Amino acid sequence: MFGFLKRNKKTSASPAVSSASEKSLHQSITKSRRGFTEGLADILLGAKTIDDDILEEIENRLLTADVGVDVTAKIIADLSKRVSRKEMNNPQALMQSLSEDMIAMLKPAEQSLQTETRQPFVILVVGINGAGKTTTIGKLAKRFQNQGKTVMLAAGDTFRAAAVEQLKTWGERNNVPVIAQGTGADSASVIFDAVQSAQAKGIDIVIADTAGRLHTQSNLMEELVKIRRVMGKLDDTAPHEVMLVIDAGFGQNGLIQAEQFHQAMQVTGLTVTKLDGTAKGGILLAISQKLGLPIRYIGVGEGIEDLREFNAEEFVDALLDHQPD
Ligand SMILES: Nc1nc2c(ncn2[C@@H]2O[C@H](COP(=O)(O)OP(=O)(O)OP(=O)(O)O)[C@@H](O)[C@H]2O)c(=O)[nH]1
Ligand SMILES: [Mg+2]
Repeated sequence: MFGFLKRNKKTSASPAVSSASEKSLHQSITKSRRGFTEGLADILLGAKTIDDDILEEIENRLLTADVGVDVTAKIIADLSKRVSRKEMNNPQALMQSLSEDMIAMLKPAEQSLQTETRQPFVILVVGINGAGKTTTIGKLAKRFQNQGKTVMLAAGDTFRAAAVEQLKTWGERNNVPVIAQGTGADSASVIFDAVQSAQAKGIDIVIADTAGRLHTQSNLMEELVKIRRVMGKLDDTAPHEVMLVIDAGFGQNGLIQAEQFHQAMQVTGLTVTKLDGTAKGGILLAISQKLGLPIRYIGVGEGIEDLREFNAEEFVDALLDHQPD
């Protein structure tokens, strides 16, 4: 799976990746490769015609990759229909159809984040504990900087002293201003300060971190609603992006989280992290079919460059890639 990370494909809008990080990417993928297509190529190569066994094999693999029951059923129904209509008669054509179906499902989620519409453009990053919010913020800040934009961070995770420090240290190292108050400060007030300061200084993008919270913790979900309300006093169109960060390893559970966060905060875009370390990349299909939300970025490692704009073709290519490492 995710063999595409080694190849520099056509659509990548990301800045050039250094060879060192390319190598570590490669290594992490090799380690975690338990892919969708492992063994599938052998089955297909050995087969002359398409039979129920092959369709069943594909069905199992889709389910294992966390595509989910409903979306899997939809794909298998379409493939079966095409087989019975004799629109395809060999396994290669079947793989081609599978790929087309998956791309068609994911295509609507391919909507890149446009930050030029406002100044400052405010991104509020939300998600459950450990999903990868703070890491993604670091990666995003770097990406925007590389594009010549000015960035300011807001240390809105005021729960843990370590969280504020994590962001501050990162900001200092990368020359990105970080607005922070002490531990226990009001998150909404920290983020308000940041937006105000960014307005005064003409900063292009503010990225606000928040504490991880479970979608079931209604008081903490309320805090997010408050953050929105408070920054609205400075700019009633802010936040311009409510970015939900989901760990791909959460599988179908991530879907439930997303629904709850969406209900409370009207999520406008997703970043799905840790796609390098899981065999559950199929969750993206479930997400795009069930939620209809844009998938802005995918996280493919812990390094600063390990963030990619989501691209449907590239992703499906990787999922169906049966080349050895
Ligand atoms: N392999 C891999 N690890 C990642 C990725 N993104 C984040 N991580 C790791 O996941 C762990 C949690 O990341 P954080 O960014 O601290 O997560 P968070 O959502 O800010 O967590 P809280 O602040 O505790 O809610 C860290 O060890 C990160 O290095 C990714 O795309 N791939
Ligand atoms: Mg964090």
